Amino acid sequence: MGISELTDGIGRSIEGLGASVTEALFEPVIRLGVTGLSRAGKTVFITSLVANLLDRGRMPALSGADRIRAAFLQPQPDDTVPRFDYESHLAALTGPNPHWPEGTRAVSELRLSFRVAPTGLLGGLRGLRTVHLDIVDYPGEWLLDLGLMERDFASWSEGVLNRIPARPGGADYLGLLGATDLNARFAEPDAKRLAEAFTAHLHAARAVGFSDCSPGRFLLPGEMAGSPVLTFAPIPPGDYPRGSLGREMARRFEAYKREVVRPFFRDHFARIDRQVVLADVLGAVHAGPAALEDLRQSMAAILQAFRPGTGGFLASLLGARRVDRILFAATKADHLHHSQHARLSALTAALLREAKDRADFAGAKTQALALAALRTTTEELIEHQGQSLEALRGRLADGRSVALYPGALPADPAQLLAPARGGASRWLDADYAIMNFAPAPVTLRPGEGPPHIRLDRAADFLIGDRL
Ligand SMILES: Nc1nc2c(ncn2[C@@H]2O[C@H](COP(=O)(O)OP(=O)(O)O)[C@@H](O)[C@H]2O)c(=O)[nH]1
Ligand SMILES: [Mg+2]
Repeated sequence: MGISELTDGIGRSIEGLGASVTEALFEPVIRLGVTGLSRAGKTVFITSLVANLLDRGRMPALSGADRIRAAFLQPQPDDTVPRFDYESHLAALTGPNPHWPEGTRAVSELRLSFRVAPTGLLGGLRGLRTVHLDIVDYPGEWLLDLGLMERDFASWSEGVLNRIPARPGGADYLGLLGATDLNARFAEPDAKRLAEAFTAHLHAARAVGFSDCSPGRFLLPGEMAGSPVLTFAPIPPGDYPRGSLGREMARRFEAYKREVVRPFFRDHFARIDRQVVLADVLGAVHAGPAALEDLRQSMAAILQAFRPGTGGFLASLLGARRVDRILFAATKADHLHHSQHARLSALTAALLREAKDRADFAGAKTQALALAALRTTTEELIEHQGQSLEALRGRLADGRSVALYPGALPADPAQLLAPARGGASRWLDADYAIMNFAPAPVTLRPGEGPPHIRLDRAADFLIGDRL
């Protein structure tokens, strides 16, 4: 009996023990978290990553890709988490009449499994290993709720009520609040009216670029839309009688922390090994200094979750467990000529510098890069007033093909970050253009995934060492 038959026999006899046992014994699992604010590009990133891991012809920079003998999708291990709808998203991006997929609004998951040839001298004797990659897609907005865990209802309410008068929809909410008797006996329609006005304010504030718009589920309720844990709102501090509207608001705030925030961190966040945080940095630059500064602040808030310190709620949940690699990726780099990509990476790194310097994420390895999960453009030179400009050509949603010169990012990121932080209302000597290109029609050759920019580098940083 040869050694490979022997190991085969062992493998078979173990199968009867059930997946969880074999897995724990032999099959390493990498849990990759993918997050970022809404529209950062999570869905497109995961779809293209999976397609390019299944067919690795465009993944030269992924070390270990040559050892992958097979890659396949499998049922995910968590029965209660929605599956990431890979097939529909891929069909949207690469089918006839390609278009962007619908945004997802909740957590979802997908398991991709690899059969990998071993390395090293004894490699030939050991047969193939199985490595599972569990990809977990969740809204960055939910990470912002971490800040609620350390607060009680009165202090949260106070903070919110102080800042909303200056924000869109704030006055409407305050008006309604003033007209509501919080001491009155609790009735659901009153709570609902307040929660709806408060949620409308959060959406309006978000739309003009404010980032500290928690509770996160009010913006992205997922399957909890309309439930009592999402039907509360901030009110002035006071000693409200039992059974009153005011008292019930406080109770629901605590329920939100207990039933929504805590389970998310416990069941999803705490189990992540590797994390990619996506950000639409170019979109923010295009929208102007206030949007870039807001992105900086919200990224800093999101990243709090990755340096939990020694005390507090998250530290106690995580124990010794930590995310050991974090990739910050500026998405949609196909909006820039490749000669500008290094500058976009530098800007992304600078944007995250402050958050990173403070604790360096408890020893996690970090990297910043610019990528496009799905490349929608080709590069070309256009002549403009005797100059030749490095432009991009792409397809608009109506099928028209257009060339665009996006503008040049400065070599020194401070030229953008400093005015943004200083409250400038517009960029002084530059204009940045962006266009909503549609995915380009592609004919995928056998063995190749969709076209991308540096997705292979991202994958290499995130999982290359584990293959
Ligand atoms: N040009 C380009 N646009 C992208 C890319 N990824 C995402 N987008 C754009 O960003 C939008 C939001 O992406 P999506 O993945 O749905 O974001 P999510 O909300 O984070 O899941 C898409 O509809 C596209 O318009 C990319 O690689 N290239
Ligand atoms: Mg999505």
